[in-house]
Amino acid sequence: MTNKWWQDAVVYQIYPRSFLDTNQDGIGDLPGIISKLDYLKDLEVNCLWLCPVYRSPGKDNGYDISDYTDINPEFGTLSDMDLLIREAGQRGIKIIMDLVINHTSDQHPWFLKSKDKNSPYRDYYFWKEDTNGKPPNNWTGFFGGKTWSKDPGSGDWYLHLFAKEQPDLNYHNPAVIEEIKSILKFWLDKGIAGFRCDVINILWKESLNDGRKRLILTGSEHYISKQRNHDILKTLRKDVLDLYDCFTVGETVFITPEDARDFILPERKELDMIFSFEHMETDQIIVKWFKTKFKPKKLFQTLIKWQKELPWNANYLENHDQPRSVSRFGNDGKHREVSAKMLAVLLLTLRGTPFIYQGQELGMTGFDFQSMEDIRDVESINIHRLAKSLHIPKKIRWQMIRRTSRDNARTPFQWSDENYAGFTKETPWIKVNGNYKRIHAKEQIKNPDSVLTFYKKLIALRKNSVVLRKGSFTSVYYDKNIFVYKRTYEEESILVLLNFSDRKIEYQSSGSVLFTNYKRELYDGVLNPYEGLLLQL
Ligand code: TEU
Ligand code: CA
Repeated sequence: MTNKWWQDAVVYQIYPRSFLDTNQDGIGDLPGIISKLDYLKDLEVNCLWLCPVYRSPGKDNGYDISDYTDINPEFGTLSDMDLLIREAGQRGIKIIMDLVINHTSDQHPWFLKSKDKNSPYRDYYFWKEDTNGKPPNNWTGFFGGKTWSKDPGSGDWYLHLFAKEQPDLNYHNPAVIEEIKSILKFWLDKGIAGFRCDVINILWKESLNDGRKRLILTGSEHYISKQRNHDILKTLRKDVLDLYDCFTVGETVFITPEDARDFILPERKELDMIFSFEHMETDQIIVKWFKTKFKPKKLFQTLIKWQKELPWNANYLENHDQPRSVSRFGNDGKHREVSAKMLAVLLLTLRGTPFIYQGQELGMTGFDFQSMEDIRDVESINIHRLAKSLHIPKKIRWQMIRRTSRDNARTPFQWSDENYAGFTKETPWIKVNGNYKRIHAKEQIKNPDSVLTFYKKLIALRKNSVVLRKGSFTSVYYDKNIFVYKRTYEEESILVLLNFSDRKIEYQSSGSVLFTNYKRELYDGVLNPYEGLLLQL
């Protein structure tokens, strides 16, 4: 069975706000992405996922949309977007957009009109009249804290599972689904190749009753992965998506591999792939803010489970919401480069479509911020405020933010050792990481031993390897530091050996060296510190 184009693809996620600023307002923009298409072509990625660039007040950096069919002037114009799609297409690069349809901005005209209880837009959202001065239920939100806010004018409550500026859409109203279909068609007719679908498994709220008390997300049993959520996805697929050559990858929270099968098995005709979170929760206790020491074995066990349970899926180690992988799963000190390359071997040799997040190809690290003054992320600010209200000591609060804040992934892309890392000539919207003089694309492009050069070679290897693109996955061995698995297609097999430790480790195997992040000709039965080794069996 031949792979679909998005199964053979290597996808590159761009957070436009932090990619490249060309009009010197300190904010990345669409012309900045256009100017770097040759850099991306040279990396041999063939699909870009753009985080939201729609018109937005920017309370959640674009995940609060006030106009789905116009571009945020901070990023550019619709004609810039048309140019980007065209220029990327000429380089064989497709584009997928970020579809954020669980909620809109509170500045969206639909929401502004819905404040009038007689408006036809009233039931686009969840409005409740105030009866006793208390929120209509006990639900708690994704950014910590409450999920109901009052409209000052009417005193009525409205539901928002994220920030109060992100009111939830009401999918009990068929008019909402029709609006979403128009949005999909608008962008697909412009030539985009699909969507990354934001928190796509919480669209259907079964009821607004109180939820069972939980440490996080009280009330979530009423809206996670409901049957009617599947029905909505089937409708969007049948009525719109199936009419285009496109794919969807859904961000799905709190799901198991069994749940995932119900979203992405081809016969379900809902989504093509999903982003799961379980492997990103292997270094925490209960919630991501309570980090534990990273134990590679837990990561290996989770990856093996998901590789076995799903015939195909999206693979990622970083995105705009997650800390940088080299700081989290590798070693961003002495072994930064070699461990960043080892993580590239993991990402690009698992079965499934690999997603690389901007800067991951350079081995960019978590931020070096010193205080909350440097933080921009609404989630981090809300969580810090909540922690302070719970009298968690300042030092502990800052440690939580330092390790987990989404801003770790949102510092400006490090293009060069010039001022502001070549990202902008003016003060950037968020501080540049102080290590930009050491870690930047300009140096790595011409350095044959750089992380960037390693990514290029590995992506090229993957493109030319039917085993890596189509082969089966078999776990061979793992322990607290080593992970060994095999990819097989027909008669050919590749053994992948990963050492997640800073020590040499012995492991006997046959096979000739196909690829490694070390200079070696033969395999001598010893894995170097943070070695990622491919053996042709
Ligand atoms: O994130 C969904 C979400 O649940 C995040 O809060 C995520 O769980 C957490 O940050 C990861 O540890 C999506 C977008 O990716 C995020 O940027 C948005 O803020 C959020 O939805 C609301 O649209
Ligand atoms: Ca700009």
